[in-house]
Amino acid sequence: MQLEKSIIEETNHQQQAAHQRKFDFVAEDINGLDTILKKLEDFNIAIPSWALGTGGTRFGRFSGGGEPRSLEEKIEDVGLIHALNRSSNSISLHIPWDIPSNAAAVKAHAAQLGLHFDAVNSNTFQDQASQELSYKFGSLHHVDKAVRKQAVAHNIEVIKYGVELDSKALSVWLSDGSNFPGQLNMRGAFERTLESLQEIYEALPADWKVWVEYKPYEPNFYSTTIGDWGQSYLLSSKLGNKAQTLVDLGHHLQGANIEQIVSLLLMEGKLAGFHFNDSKYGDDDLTVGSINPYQLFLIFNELVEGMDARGMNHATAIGWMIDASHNVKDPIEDLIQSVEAIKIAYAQALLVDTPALVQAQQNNDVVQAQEILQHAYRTDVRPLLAEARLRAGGALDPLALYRKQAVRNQLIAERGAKAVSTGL
Ligand code: PSV
Ligand code: MN
Ligand code: MN
Repeated sequence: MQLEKSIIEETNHQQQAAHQRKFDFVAEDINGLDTILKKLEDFNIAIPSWALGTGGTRFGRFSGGGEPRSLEEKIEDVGLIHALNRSSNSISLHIPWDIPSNAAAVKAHAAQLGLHFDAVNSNTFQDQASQELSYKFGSLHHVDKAVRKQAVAHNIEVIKYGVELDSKALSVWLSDGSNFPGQLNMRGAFERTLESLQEIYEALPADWKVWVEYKPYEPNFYSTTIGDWGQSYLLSSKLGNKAQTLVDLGHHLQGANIEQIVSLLLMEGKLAGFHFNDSKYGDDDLTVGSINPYQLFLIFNELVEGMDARGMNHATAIGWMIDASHNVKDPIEDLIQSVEAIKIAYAQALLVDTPALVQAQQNNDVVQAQEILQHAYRTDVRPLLAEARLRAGGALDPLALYRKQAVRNQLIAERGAKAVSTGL
């Protein structure tokens, strides 16, 4: 299904007066308002194809119904989100959960909804029925050269799919690791991973990047071969300019200062981009901003400051993507909330009075520095986001409109109450 533009316009019209009141109130105190609104309009966050269905946990999965049954329907769902928020103009595919067998048709379908393809993701953390050798003991780090070869070949195949779709990056997350001390020679595992990644790197087209994701544990619970940003950075440095480190917010041990990691990776030109989500305990994959929105703001504060210092285009210089899972929410509603949370943090970071902060830091005025950050963080920027959406042709209140139109019920009617999406 698609949402008629006239429905969005009509609803916006009904909400216009209330919006204007809230917008005028906040806009009055903002310097460079139009520049900020333009930046918000330009800022898009990619939607992962695997987040359009119910994720569940290893204890169970409770589908809400109407999930996309094919790649075409996944693209349709992202099209719906983008029509509502005008901020989700790309989709990231995970191979082989998604197989774009007719790339030209898939691309045309996406383009018709204003979408393109973000990074393509390889999958060597599961065994597929068609596959000869098992990844039970790892893939790119495996002790058996034949398994490594199979995993390298899969990654090269994923690049080929991506080329056909005009993607520009391969995203690699490995579950490779060990469950018990003694199981693995860690240096050997790292060296074999590097060697395998070098073979994949060689297959990258000139204008492509490989994004190396890290994660401390799960499914391996003693060591993970690319377990933290240092290990990923080491690999991406050894690989070369086309390799960078991908930061998934859920892939840190509790208390990690993610904003500091981000700031330094950016400084070194090694920040590939993000998998946004939120967490309380581990890789919880919860709605962005649902647990720790202040951390998200602090990350964006480092990003905006660091990107401006290096003259980078906020919208396009790195990869912006969500990586989430939904146990109890409608996936589309969750994704709308996540995009909103990311843009709120971005807008707040744009409001930081940078010259005043530099001055406070120079004077070691700790109180003033905190005041400056928290003044921006405590500003209600939601009317700015709504205004940017309005200007871009989206809905003033995407979630409310999604509910008012009973989109999920329409999807259930179309696809069935038991329709289940592919993914984890
Ligand atoms: C692993 O936890 C991860 O964050 C990687 O990005 C995977 O590709 C994704 O989740 C799969 O669900
Ligand atoms: Mn991830
Ligand atoms: Mn994860």
